[in-house]
Amino acid sequence: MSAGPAGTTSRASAGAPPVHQRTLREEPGAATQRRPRHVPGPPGPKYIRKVVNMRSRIPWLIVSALAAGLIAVACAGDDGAAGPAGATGPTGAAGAAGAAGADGADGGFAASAGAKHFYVTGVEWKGTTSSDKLAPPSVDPSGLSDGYGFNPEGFDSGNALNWRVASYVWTPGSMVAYEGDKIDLTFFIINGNEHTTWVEAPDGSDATGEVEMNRGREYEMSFTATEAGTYRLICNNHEPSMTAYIQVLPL
Ligand SMILES: [Cu+2]
Repeated sequence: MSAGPAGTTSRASAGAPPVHQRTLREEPGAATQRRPRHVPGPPGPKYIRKVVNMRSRIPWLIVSALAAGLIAVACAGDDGAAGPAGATGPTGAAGAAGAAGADGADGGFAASAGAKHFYVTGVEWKGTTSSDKLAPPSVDPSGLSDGYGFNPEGFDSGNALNWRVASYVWTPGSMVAYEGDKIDLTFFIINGNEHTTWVEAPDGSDATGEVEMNRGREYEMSFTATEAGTYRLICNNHEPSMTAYIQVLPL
């Protein structure tokens, strides 16, 4: 590498690290504050089943079928080269037929009913701005859903122009299970003093009874997803927007 401009030394010749070389900044004792890296244990039977079904089986069948097809093409018999005058070369052997894909007809994979445990938290999102930046909405959001909140200008003694909106939600808002799964729900309420909650089955019937949930408490609910479709987790106080969905897939 050539030398740098007069008065400077090229980094390479000086042995200095490249500009973007990352250095680890360690403070004394910092290492002890780091969260240890998660070391996964051996996969359980259920995990293995899913991996075999979802990751291994279908891709490998596709790869196998493609490979067999390529071999078939590669091995397909070309007519032998013409032999010496008066002779004809042998005909190449026919290539093997490609293997049929198993269990791939419907694009699905084997599944079976089991148990699912979801942790669900009740929270309230809030957002504030001021009317010199954005005019308040012309329609009061609190009239659109019992889960929406709206504080017009004047609610904030620190800034008379501030206005605020809010929305109660479940998080996660969408969950997935299989038909026949026993579903256990553990709730924790962060915001809102009262949420009267139940689960509605796809046919509109009640999958659970009502539970009044209060801030700072944990609650349990269980039911069996006997039918495929969408189960709705509904808060009666904040309908319709404070709803979560459990999509139950058919076996
Ligand atoms: Cu609620």
